[in-house]
Order: sequence, then structure tokens, then C-alpha cells
Amino acid sequence: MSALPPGVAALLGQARRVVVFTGAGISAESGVPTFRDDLTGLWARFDAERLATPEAFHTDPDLVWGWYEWRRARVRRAEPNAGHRATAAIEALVPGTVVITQNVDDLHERAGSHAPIHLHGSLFAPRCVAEAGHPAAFPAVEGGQGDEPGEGRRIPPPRCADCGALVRPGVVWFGEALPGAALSAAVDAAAACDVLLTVGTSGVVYPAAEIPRIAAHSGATVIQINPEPTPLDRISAVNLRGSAAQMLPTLVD
Ligand code: BV8
Repeated sequence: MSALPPGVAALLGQARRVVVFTGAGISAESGVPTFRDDLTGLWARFDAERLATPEAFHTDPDLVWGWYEWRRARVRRAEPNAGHRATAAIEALVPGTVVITQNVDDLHERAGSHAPIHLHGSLFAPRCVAEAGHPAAFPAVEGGQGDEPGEGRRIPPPRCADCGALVRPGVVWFGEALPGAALSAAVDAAAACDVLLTVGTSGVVYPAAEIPRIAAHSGATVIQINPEPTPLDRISAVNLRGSAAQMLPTLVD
């Protein structure tokens, strides 16, 4: 287990308000692919423009829905890892902790985090295209068995049981606004915290990537956990070069 640099554990011990800000990297050790890692990143193998935009869904709903069903099936098979569990432990240790995630999986919840703020929505909250936020009633579609979707994997989206319109994934696509309440709660938490842990994010997707920067500009100590350097290095007081499942537990041991 990697030893913490002196003073990091004390930093957390003295903090009254902690934000844990996570990206796809915290779920990597649960077998959920990240977005931008060279070999395994989703965007490296699938074109985000083709799959994660409203235009893509309008053009080819079966391909986009099939991709998300494949991703939902992968998350359902995954288990939370020590990084997710350590995040929940920090919440128990520091009652004023807020978890903010860019991830659309439910691994924080399954590890015991009570109410993580999901900036980019959830794979498990499909909604009707007809009205924003109109939860869609439809049977779970078991998609994504076997190999990855690629061109051929198409699954027709279900229809909303209430109004008959198409059901779409409950995530925020590129070009779409983030949920207002989630974003303002995240900004408020970042502006008020003493310590912000940024874990497993490349820090390149906006406006989510502003969150650690808001914390730093408001005087918080930013601690980054990432095996690789990112643009957030320069605003981080401490850069713990390691994986989430390795490094986060050392903060709560
Ligand atoms: C908006 C949901 C306007 C869908 C996602 C130019 C400049 C600035 C901004 C823009 C620009 N051009 C366009 C934009 C805007 C755009 C944007 O930021 N683009 C980027 C690519 C430049 N943003 C948007 O479109 C946003 N909306 O701006 O709307 C608007 C306003 C009002 C009204 C209407 C419109 C919407 C962005 C949200 C997009 N949706 N996800 C889905 O999941 O399919 S984004 C997607 O990226 C995921 O949510 C993901 O979480 C997020 C960020 O990626 P990361 O989490 O950081 O993951 P990544 O793979 O990049 O990095 C993983 C990291 O983990 C790496 O650093 C790696 O080293 C590390 N790691 C790996 N293993 C481990 C590890 N770390 C720890 N432990 C390990 N084991």
C-alpha cells in the first residue's frame, strides 16, 4: 500500500467540509471502461459524436440505445471497488462530506454513499424524450450480452408507457445543459469546502471540470488521485500518483 505524503491524513482529519469529486477513473478497477484512457477508453473505440449527442440519438436511436444498454449491462455486472468504499467511509468520518460524480454508474450508491450529486445523469434513469425529466415507465431491456456494440449492435429504444414517445438514456449528452439543481449544488459545495479530493478524472469536460478549480480558487486544498498527470495537477496541492482503489483507502486507514 502506497504511503501517504506527510500531513495529507492530518489535512483530511482537520477538514470540516470535504468534497470528493470523481470521474470515470474511480470505476476503472471495477471493470467499467474510462472514456479517454488510450487502450481501454470508450471514446478511443467509439466515436462520441456518434453515440453521446442528441443528434446521434435522433439519427440512429437503435445504435445509441444499444450502446447504453451494453454499458448498463457492464455496470450491472460490476461491483464497487475499494475506492468507492473508501469514499463512503470518508462520508461517515466527516459528516460534512459531499460526493460529486461525473459518472453515470451507480457504484457510489452501491458502496454506501447516500446521495452523490450526478452531474451527468445516470444510466439507470432513462426518461421520455417528450418532456425533460418525465421518468419513463418501461421494462428493463437486458441488452449488451456478449461482445461490444460496434456498428452492428442495435437495440430499439422502448416507448414511454405514458405517452408513447421514445425513451432515451437519462444521461447528459455533449451539447446538453447539466441538470441545474445538481450543478448549483456542486458549485456551492466546491466553493464552501476545506478540502476537495479529485479522483480519476482527466479534468477536460466542462462545466464539470470547473468544480475542482472553484474549490481551489475559494481557498480549499485540492488533493488529486490519478496515476497520470492531468490539467488539474497545477491546482492540486498534493498529487497522489496511484489508483483510486490503492490511494483512497490510505486516507481513511
Ligand atoms: C455543455 C454522460 C452547453 C454521457 C458525459 C471546448 C472547450 C470547453 C468546453 C467545450 C468545448 N467544446 C465543447 C465543449 C463543451 C463540452 C465539453 O466539455 N467537451 C470537452 C470534450 C472539450 N461539454 C458539454 O457538451 C457539456 N454541456 O457544455 O452544454 C449548454 C449550456 C446551456 C444550454 C445548452 C447547452 C456536457 C458534458 C457532459 C457530456 N456527458 N457523460 C455518457 O456517459 O455517455 S461526459 C463523460 O466525460 C463522462 O461523464 C465522464 O465522466 C466525463 C469526464 O471524463 P472523466 O470522468 O474525466 O473520464 P476520462 O476517461 O476522461 O478520464 C479518466 C481519468 O481517470 C484519466 O485521467 C485516467 O488517468 C484516470 N484513471 C484511470 N484509471 C484510474 C484512474 N484514476 C484513478 N484510479 C484508476 N484506477
